[in-house]
Amino acid sequence: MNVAQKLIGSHIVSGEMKAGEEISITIDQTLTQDATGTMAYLEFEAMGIPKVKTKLSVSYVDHNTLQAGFENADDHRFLKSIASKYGLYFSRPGNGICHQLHMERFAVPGETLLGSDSHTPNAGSVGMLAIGAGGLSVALAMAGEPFFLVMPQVVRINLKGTFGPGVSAKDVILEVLRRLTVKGGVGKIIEYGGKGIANLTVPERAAITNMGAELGATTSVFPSDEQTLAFLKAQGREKDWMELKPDSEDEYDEIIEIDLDVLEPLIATPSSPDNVVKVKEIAGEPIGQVCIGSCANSSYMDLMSAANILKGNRVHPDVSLTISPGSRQALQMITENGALADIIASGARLLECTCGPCIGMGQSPATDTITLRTFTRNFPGRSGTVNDRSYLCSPLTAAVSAIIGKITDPADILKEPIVVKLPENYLIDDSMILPPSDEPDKVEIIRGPNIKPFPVKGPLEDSLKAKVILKVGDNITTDDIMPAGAKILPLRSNVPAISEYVFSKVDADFPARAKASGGGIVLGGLNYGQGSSREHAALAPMYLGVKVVLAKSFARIHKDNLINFGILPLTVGEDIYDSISQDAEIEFPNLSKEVRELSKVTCEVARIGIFRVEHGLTERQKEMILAGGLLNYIKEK
Ligand code: MIC
Ligand code: SF4
Repeated sequence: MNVAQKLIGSHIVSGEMKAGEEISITIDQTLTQDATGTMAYLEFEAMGIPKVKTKLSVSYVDHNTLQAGFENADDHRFLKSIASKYGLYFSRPGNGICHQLHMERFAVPGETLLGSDSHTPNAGSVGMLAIGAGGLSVALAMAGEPFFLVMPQVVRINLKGTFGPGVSAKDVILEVLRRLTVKGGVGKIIEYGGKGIANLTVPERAAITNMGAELGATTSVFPSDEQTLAFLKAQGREKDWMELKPDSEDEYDEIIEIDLDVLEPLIATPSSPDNVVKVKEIAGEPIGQVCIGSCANSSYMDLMSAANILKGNRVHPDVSLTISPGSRQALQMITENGALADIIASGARLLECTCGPCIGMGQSPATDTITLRTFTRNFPGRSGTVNDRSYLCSPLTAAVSAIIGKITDPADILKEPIVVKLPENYLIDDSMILPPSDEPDKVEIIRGPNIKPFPVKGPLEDSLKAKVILKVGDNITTDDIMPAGAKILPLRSNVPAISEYVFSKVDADFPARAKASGGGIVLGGLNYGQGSSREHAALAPMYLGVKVVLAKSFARIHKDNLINFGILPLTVGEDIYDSISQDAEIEFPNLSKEVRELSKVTCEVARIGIFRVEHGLTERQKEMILAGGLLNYIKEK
């Protein structure tokens, strides 16, 4: 078996390990972050379970840390009290980004992790099966229920050779994105192997598995080997190590080769992580901002690489350089070894150990300015600036360019590779991770006025007549459906308020139109709902009355979220997509009966014709849709 099959095989509860079949697996660990966590814990509370049933569950605060009003601070207090009462560890704001912290302190080879954040596969760096999901799915896992997924194909990426000067792990994942695109990983696990992985440390591996999310992959994983042992040992967690390697090198659905010897520095141009070109092709473009950080590139080693380049140099006068360390551990270590002094002396601006600008929480770039980011996503407007020009690159490209003031190929500047050794001992201080209370009965849950109960839908209608209230193209992201940023993120625990922003960047009238027409249908293209795990991209449309989403294809997590909240996802072919225009009236005359009894649903499109659309739901998903969502389904059971 390969590593992915071993991980699934040791956790499988139901189904067969055949690609395309529905399976379920036990979940050992869960993680949440604050922006998805408040809703996930409200959902968990509704299940009436006194204590989480996982081996370990951690609640992180890293997204909503700008406190420009009471909302975020209230959420933090709520999350702290919930964690204490229900048996979770709570990572305080300022301690770091959930994925970086989880890799450092908790990820265990051979175990499973479900996280309410799409970049949870970061922990695949240590040979863990780490999957991103909606908050409700994570709440269910905390309640001890298995997680359902479609058994993915397993793709092996064989790495060979070593990095040349200016090339680093970020360029590997950018190369994979260039080849496979943002849809290329759907229904797949990406497993890395080959001689080239021997020199890759765990934090470098994490930069790669983390951004497997951008491929739409179910997850990405590395074997657990000597590098994994060295990392866990340096984190004082040697006892967590186990070896996990594939039995053979060719038991995969597909094998892709990447030669690190010839890999060049790469960059994703606006506004998609797969618009990848060689840095040298666009070198010379003037830039206004450089941001180093995010769960992809904020480890101690990333910060040290940037510091090595910045040392003795000055940030270009036209550039604002920000650094957001991924964890307090990394920040403390660069403080103690003097690298932070080099960073500050260069003129860089030090931000908190949080997601920060990656999710538009501050540092929106100036109009018409190129911003170079070591982040994960450059979807349109995600930085908070309309028509932004956001590029994704490695810390090496970012640091070199920040000094020169132009997009610069680091291979032209760095004559030798920058070698940052894995520390023998990381600085360990878990004092900002609070353990759960010994007296949970005495813990009071504190809810601020922004924390509203989550809405619930009724059962699926017997028949439905509704208008297509929005038609959109391919690769619509959850940032398009439910934008984030400093203004909207604080409303994550208040669905009525946040629903006013659904599709606000695509079509500002959408919420009003949805309410006026008593809900409706959204028509999407390929890979609808790519990107984040935010269930608000389903929950808020559901609150506005959206009943059905027709799309050419769906991203995995978003499709699950739609079903979790009782919105029917229907996959339509090119011809049906083309023939239906915005405002078309569609009738589903036998909706609930057909979902219950047949594999196809009848759609009568006024003045166009009658179509029979395959719903593709499993028995379990059918019951969820019929009940009006996962919570109703659980109650019925
Ligand atoms: C993201 O990178 O888009 C986020 C913000 O981390 C999301 C989660 C969220 O929307 O809260 C993700 O990746 O799932
Ligand atoms: Fe945070 Fe950005 Fe990572 Fe999402 S991608 S978890 S916003 S750092």
